Amino acid sequence: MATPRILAMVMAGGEGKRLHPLTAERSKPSVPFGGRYRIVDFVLSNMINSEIHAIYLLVQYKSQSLIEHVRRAWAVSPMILGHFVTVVPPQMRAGPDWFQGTADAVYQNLNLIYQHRPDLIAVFGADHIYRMDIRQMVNFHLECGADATVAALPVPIEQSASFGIIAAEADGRIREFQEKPAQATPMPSDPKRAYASMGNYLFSCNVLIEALEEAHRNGENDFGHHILPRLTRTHGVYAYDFSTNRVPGLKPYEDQSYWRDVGTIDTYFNAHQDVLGEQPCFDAFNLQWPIYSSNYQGPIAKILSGDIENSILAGGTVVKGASVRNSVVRREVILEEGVELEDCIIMDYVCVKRGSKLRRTIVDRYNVIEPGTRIGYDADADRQRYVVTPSGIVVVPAGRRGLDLLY
Ligand code: ADQ
Repeated sequence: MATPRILAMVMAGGEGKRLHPLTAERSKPSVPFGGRYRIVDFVLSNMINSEIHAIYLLVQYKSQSLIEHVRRAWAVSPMILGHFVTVVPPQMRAGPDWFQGTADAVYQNLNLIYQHRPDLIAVFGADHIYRMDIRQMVNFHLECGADATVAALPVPIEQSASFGIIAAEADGRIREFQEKPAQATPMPSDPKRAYASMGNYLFSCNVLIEALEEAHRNGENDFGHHILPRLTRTHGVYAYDFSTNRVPGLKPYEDQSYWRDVGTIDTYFNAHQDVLGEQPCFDAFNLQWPIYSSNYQGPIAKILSGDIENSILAGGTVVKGASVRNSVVRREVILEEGVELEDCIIMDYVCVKRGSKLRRTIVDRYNVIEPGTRIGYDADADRQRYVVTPSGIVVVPAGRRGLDLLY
């Protein structure tokens, strides 16, 4: 088969309840990650690096921040026909309801599929931190003669209730797909692990159209709960083993199959630790497989004085005599004299005033931390004012102060 024409539908409408309060004002794909990214940048970069250029981004929940980010960061080649990243909000095409689930989101946009008539449709989630050469999954799909292909990887069996779990033959053909089972069947090769769906699917065009129409007739609306279990019984659905995927430019010390569902504050926090260190398991610096994001036009970071160790400082940030360890500090952050940060994530437009000490703390945007504040040292006190996770990570929710108050 000649190179197939691929249309991508990226599912970016997730509410991200378990990431609250970071998702109080924005959807999960729009949550900032690392020094300069949003979570959505990872799937979109994987698409562009894999030469998939026709991308619809299906949004729903609190989408303003995501729409603004896509407008700034993802205005790709407006002059090349078929190269686009276009945000698609619910438009009530199939009735008075907004998207009732992931499958319904695509069903409500079948007109876009008819308009493009691609060979394959890539339905991908927007909630994960990873690198993936999607062309390798496409080749697998074509070689198997699959009707649908699900990207998959082993997860600890006790996490099965968070994932779609797959039982597959040796050649990858899926025997059974169960969405978030209470009790999962372990992998034959490893009783401690289950084979989990990554929420990334390839469909042959007509198979997807028929499956969505049938699901709609049956009042079903979700890929994991409805489309995949049914297709597995009637069609050739294959699991693509993500551990075989290799993007160019990976360093020997990186986790070659790095993939994180940053669905909770704890997993989100831990994934930030994965990008720090001299030999991080996920190295953002890879010129052969870049992760794209918006370009910040302000100045680079300025350190007047301070003690910085194993940290990322983004553009426009000013350090005036602070100590920063194992932390990610995003853009336009001011760290004043005597401030101490240890294992922190400080988002954009934050001022941490004189003498404040923060440990294992995430500070969301638009905050001023008053002089001498201590966060992360007394969980009971922190619980009165902030969100504290069971493992003790403190989150200071986004503030409502204007930028002018920072300076
Ligand atoms: P979950 O992530 O729990 O499981 P879901 O909440 O449906 O499933 O989110 C899937 C993707 O769709 C996310 O990227 C989310 O942002 C987006 N999304 C959710 N609702 C949407 C809507 N109404 N409109 C548009 N986009 C929406 C899924 C699969 C599992 C798999 C895990 C892997 O169902 O089988 O194991 O992903 O993380």
